[in-house]
Amino acid sequence: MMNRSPYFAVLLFAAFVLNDSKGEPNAPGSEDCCKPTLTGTTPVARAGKSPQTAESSATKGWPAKPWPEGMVWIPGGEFWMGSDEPQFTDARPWHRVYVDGFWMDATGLTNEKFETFVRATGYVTLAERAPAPRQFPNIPKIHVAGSVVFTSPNEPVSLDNSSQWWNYVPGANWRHPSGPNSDLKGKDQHPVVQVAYEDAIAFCKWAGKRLPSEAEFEFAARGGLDRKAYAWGDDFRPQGRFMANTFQGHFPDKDTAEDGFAGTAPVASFPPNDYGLYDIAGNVWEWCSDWYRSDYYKTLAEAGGVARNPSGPADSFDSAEPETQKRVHKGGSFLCTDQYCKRYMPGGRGKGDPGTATNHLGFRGVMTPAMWEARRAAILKPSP
Ligand SMILES: [Ca+2]
Repeated sequence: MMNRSPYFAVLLFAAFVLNDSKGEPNAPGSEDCCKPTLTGTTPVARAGKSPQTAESSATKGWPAKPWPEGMVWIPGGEFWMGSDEPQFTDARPWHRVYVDGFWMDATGLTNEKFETFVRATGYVTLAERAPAPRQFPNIPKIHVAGSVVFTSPNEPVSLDNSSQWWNYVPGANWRHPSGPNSDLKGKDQHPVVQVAYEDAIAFCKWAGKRLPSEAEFEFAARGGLDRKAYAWGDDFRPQGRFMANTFQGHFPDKDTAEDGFAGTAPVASFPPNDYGLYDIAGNVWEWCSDWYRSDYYKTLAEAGGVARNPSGPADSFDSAEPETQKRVHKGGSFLCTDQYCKRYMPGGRGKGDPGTATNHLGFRGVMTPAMWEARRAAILKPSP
């Protein structure tokens, strides 16, 4: 079982610090809700029609249905991965990557589905467990269970110190995302947050899924578009329409919620990308399986050719915080703004201590055809 590192206790905010100059806020159960079924349906599209609801020549060669419920097929292929955004020093250079086809959850995992998992298994998330005192002998308040919460300052603040808006809050966890006085009332369909890496892994194992690699996530997020700035194209607001839940106003003290949401939005509140993925940009950051290295893209590019199904470096190194092992986050969140962080762009990279959960970080699962076949075999296996 993973423990929260001393780093987590000393500077929980560092998961949001950029390695460049500008900075970024930065056991199967019995229920069937979250397990794949043989119905092959996709989520109801509140914000628009999924392109995968219609048969077309573009779907030729795709796996035969039934498909795992709530997932869309990402056809795989070769693409340019990375970014030339000046702010994204760790996402350069562009390099060629190939990924096999896979299914991906059409939306981020919701509170409702995570609760089904917890009820079925009795799972207790990392943020709900009190750290052992010996882990953090000099920091009394870390002796109680809690997690990291964004709190708007009352007035404008300089953007060089994220501890002005990130705090460790005792009692904060997935059921109480902003602290003990918050709850999930009316938020069944919001993405689950306050989940550490091991929590996401635990859910995925139960559901017969796994986390996406960073390459899979970015391939999926681009939706078949080539090197576009956003998951939907090059225009942030086509015809004036917000396409993702991000931050408007003045960061971090005033979120004017012009896009309709301050904080998380129910999943699928914005249009899907061309692969039928909702909230693949904005709303909440999502865990990927890769270790984070700030020099990983450079290493792949220097190797030349096409990186096939890259699964990340063997270890983690963040030049900004070399003492901390981090996993990759992708997608950006409701806190991302061009005033500070615009990593809702598909080439943007995030990173964080695997033991650090926050109220703007969730996940979604993926499944390969082999995993699906294994799942179907298990579902169809006759009872003894
Ligand atoms: Ca918003």
